[in-house]
Amino acid sequence: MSHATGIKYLKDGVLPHMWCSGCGIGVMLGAMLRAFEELDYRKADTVVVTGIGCTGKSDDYLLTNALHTTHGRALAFATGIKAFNPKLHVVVLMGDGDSVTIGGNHFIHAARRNIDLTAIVINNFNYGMTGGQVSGTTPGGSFTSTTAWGNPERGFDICALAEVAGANYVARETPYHGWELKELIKEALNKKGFSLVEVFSPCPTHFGKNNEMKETREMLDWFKERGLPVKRYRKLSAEEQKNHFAIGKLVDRDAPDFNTRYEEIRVRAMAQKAE
Ligand SMILES: Cc1ncc(C[n+]2csc(CCOP(=O)(O)OP(=O)(O)O)c2C)c(N)n1
Ligand code: SF4
Repeated sequence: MSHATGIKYLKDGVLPHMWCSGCGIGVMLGAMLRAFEELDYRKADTVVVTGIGCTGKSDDYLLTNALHTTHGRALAFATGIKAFNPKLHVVVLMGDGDSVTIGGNHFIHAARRNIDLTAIVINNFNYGMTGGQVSGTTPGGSFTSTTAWGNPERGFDICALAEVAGANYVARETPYHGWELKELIKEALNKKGFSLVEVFSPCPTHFGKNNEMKETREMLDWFKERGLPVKRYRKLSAEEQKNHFAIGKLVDRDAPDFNTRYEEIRVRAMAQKAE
């Protein structure tokens, strides 16, 4: 049984944090910091890169190296860091807007490149920080501040996108399952290549309020009832799957990561040059 709290990675005097009560971002951050502690990560070897948004504020609280970047571009900065210094643990925290709406192209190519990063995406189905606007993951028909009569578009499945783009590791959890979330984050951090942990997360202030789930409890119930362990989910008919989503580890494979392939090519090129 672990007693990790992750508190040693938090700056002094920064609590209480800025997130609304009932927001899932703090649960994700706590799970990530406990995972760091259990893996014995040193602050100096760890870089947390964030984009812009409520999720993007996470780096404000951390004593690890931290880089607050621009909206949609966190993965591009993180790619540069990892390509330059493969020894660093590089973790990228983004919202659904950051990662797959404005940042969709960077997301696809980071996964395709299979660069050894861990991306943790808070998917609260809307743009939290700017007032609950529609995002690329807002489910079809859902209400947001910019789709007051229902969203005419379909939402992205971020995990499916990461899988087809080439990520080595893909998992999904919710703050309702905090222990499992920490375990999945640990597994993702240990995995070489591009890892994604998507966290379906309550934004009671906007998405919940706009979709008759004003209380955090109602959003958590929604996750609890609809989230099924992946083996159970895959046994459902296509019709039944529409009312559920899979949680747990969805993809785990061992394609060579970017830095390994780059190093092989570099060594071969140097050898040819020396001939
Ligand atoms: C290039 C650019 N476009 C738009 C914005 C305004 N903006 C700031 S945060 C944000 C949305 C954040 O939503 P998301 O990434 O889902 O994160 P959340 O706040 O929900 O955690 C937007 C549109 C910006 N800062 N930069
Ligand atoms: S607006 Fe939503 S995402 Fe942002 S802190 Fe509040 S609950 Fe969390």
